[in-house]
Amino acid sequence: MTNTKRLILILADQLSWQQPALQDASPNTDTLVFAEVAKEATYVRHNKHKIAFLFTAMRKFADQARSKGYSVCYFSIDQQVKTLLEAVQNTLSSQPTCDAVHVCEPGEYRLKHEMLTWSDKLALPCVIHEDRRFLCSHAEFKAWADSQKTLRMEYFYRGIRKRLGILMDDDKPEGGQWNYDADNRSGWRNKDAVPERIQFAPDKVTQTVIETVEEHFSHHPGDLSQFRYATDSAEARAHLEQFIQIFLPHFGQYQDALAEESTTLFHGLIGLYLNAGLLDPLEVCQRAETAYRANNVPLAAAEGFIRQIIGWREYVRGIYWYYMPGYASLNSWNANTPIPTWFWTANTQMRCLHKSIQQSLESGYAHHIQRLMVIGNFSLLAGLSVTEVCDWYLAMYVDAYEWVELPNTLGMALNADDGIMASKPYAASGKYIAKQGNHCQQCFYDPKLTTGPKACPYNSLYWRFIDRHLESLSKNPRMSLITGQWRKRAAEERDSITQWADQILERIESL
Ligand code: FAD
Ligand code: DLZ
Ligand code: SF4
Repeated sequence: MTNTKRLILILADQLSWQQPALQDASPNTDTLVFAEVAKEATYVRHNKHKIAFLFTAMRKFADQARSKGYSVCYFSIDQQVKTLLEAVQNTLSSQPTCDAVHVCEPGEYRLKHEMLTWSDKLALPCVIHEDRRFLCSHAEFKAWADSQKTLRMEYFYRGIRKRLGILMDDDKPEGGQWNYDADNRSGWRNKDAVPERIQFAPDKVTQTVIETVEEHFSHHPGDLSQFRYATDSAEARAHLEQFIQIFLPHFGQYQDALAEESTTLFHGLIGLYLNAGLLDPLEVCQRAETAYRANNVPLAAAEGFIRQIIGWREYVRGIYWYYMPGYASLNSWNANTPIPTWFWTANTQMRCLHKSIQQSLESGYAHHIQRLMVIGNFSLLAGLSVTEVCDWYLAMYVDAYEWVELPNTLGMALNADDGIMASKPYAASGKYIAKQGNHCQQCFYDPKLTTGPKACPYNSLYWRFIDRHLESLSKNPRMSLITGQWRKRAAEERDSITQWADQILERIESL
């Protein structure tokens, strides 16, 4: 504990008592500042669910701080403070005895670099603490990345799992394998009912925020009549507990499924809580491991789930900070087509895209395969503008912050990062989407056709993508089978497919 009087700024996604700027904080000396500010809420057109979730969770965390005896300065959006810096300046002018500003580092390069100028602007030390809510530090990731030829997630994951001792049997992976994906990933064939989720009906605080968000952000996407997210850590833990008991046993099996009947299937719906600080990643993984060791969850499901958190989540964060700021402007395939307006309305006859975009707009959620293989895959095949697509994802999802959104969108889905993240593009035709679920049965288009008015647009766009990038894709051993197949086709057949795809792109607005 220190004797200095500190001003501690807590961002909307840092709502954890374990976060580093609060580690040696004291109600006797320190003031906590929270700010709902226009700049953060509007730099993209964030989904109303995301804003309502963050503002409500912030207000409730500030209440917890007050009940712990902290002096709290809370700026609500009605007070019209425009930036986080302005909030800090306003607080300092009313608390001139503060001798330092402390903050946990933000998850966005833009904001971190702004904060690096604050000491000068405030004429006061501004201490930015490394965010220890993650399991891999910047230094550990850098040491790993510097030692590798290619940065494959699987090897990163094994190292983290060993260090943390999760699902380990001495120094061997539990069950003898590191990865059980071969047992996972069934398509959806309507055989299992998806249980109801625990829902959190809006209380008074949430209701007030919902009204405020409707007033200030009416032009943003989102249907707040559906708002049922947890907004404090107790609720988030109740949500997690239900997931571990009821949904996790089927998580692996349906991880890659696409269903007409369910927007969430057996996924965790925990990204928003992990990223905002309401759940701790290590605790979540330990809880999943305990359920496995109690024989309540198959190993393949527990391992698959834990890999997402200690593997993918930490890995994409590492990639982001290792390669920023250059990463954001990569565009390997030179993709610049403006995104169609139906990305903001869901008004398309392509059933898989209609369903995935509609639920994203309405609730701020889509599961991984919808994000990657439906919306992302279409964006890749159609050559949609990388920056426009990334901004769309950043705006759309309740769990979206640039540290996690950018590598997933630009790197994994759009393959625009010169192969840093993926050894081959996640490009697929309509056949994949048909195999994974039942959208095609309700679609205007036919996944078995490649050209003609009823042909699934993914099919010709897939071959057009292969054709346009044939030379560079042929150099990739993992793509050689497909590029070889394309080369073997008759020239007239190739022409008719690529010409059809060109026509599709010309009328992309009306697909
Ligand atoms: P589950 O399927 O239940 O997985 C459990 C947890 O594992 C997730 O909550 C998340 O914390 C972690 N996880 C799983 N996959 C990834 C991944 N690829 N990267 C990082 N963490 C992962 N995730 C975000 O948190 N924010 C984003 O803005 C985001 N944007 C994405 C954009 C694209 C194009 C793609 C393909 C993926 C994106 N992801 C993002 C990753 C993943 O899709 C979401 O984490 C997941 O869908 C969240 O839902 P869930 O909690 O039900 O996840
Ligand atoms: C995303 C977001 C939104 C919508 N609003 C605020 C806000 O009003 N105040 C705040 O402190 N943070 C907000 N955020 C999150 C930040 O924009 C930023 O994305 C994260 O802090 C990066 O980790
Ligand atoms: Fe999607 Fe094509 Fe299937 Fe329609 S036919 S649902 S567009 S994959």
